[in-house]
Amino acid sequence: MKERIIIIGANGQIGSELAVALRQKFGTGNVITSDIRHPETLKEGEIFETINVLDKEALKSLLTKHQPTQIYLLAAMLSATGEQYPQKAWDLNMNGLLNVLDLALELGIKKIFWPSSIAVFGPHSPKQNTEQYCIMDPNSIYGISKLAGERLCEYYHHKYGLDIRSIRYPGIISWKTAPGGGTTDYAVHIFFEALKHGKYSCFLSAGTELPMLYMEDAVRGTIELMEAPSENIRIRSSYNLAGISFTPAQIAEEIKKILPNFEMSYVENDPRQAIADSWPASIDDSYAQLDWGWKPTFDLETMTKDMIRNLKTN
Ligand code: AKB
Repeated sequence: MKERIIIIGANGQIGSELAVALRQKFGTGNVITSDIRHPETLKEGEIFETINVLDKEALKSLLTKHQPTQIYLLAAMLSATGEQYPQKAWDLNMNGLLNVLDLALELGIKKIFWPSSIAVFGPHSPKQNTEQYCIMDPNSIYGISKLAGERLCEYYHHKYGLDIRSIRYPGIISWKTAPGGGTTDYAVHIFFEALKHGKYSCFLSAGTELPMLYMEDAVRGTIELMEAPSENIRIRSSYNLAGISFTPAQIAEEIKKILPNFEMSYVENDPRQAIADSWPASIDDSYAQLDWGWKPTFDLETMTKDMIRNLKTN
């Protein structure tokens, strides 16, 4: 079957790179990007639609017009911004998902990707090698909305047969588009600041270990999950996915190997510290490995080299 894909929330960090990879795979004209704001530039043949995922009628018209076979729903408010606007975060993250699930049912669109996050875990979840199934008591509004979203996805799969697939993304590190409003954003900002000013003031403490993933691996993993045979996808809530776990001190050391004059300092009492402290340090992703062959390729050293090389040359 010829695939036709709509990405909702395509201008963000993950969407902008996923769109490139999906257009390469399925053809430029078969991947429609959409977001609440028009992007600055569009390449020849690229189709973009302005949409607010909370406007269900407009979303219905868009889906009816393009008749996609797959939807990637990436519109969301991340953890740090979510704490500033909890009602808005809940509204966007929950009602955006519900609108897409209900319209997918109504319009017969079977296959959906929706991202969850390591934020579904909480202070009582195990810190190291956090398993797929364990205590989950998220205490950020973002984490609460992602956990509720996971339960909805599984429910819509079992009750209505929607082919929903999802990954619990760790912090994503990339050089093309900056992330916005997350707790793991420091691991991207650090590279930009290291090259521009030779120093970075980190809002998380030196020893805060968090799970991260390089964009190239994230995009490949997401498409691999979406391409896997349906019968292999045993988890319809969301898959744990591991890449690289490190602390701010460790990434600073790695950057210093390439930029020896780089200086790192730390700001205390940032509200993002409490969010980070409630999240896992590392993730057990055995189900993703077993079910659809997940394997990350970048470690801290190769990711750091690749980030700095790209930021210097692009
Ligand atoms: C955030 O920090 O909020 C996100 C995430 C881990 O989901 N990057």
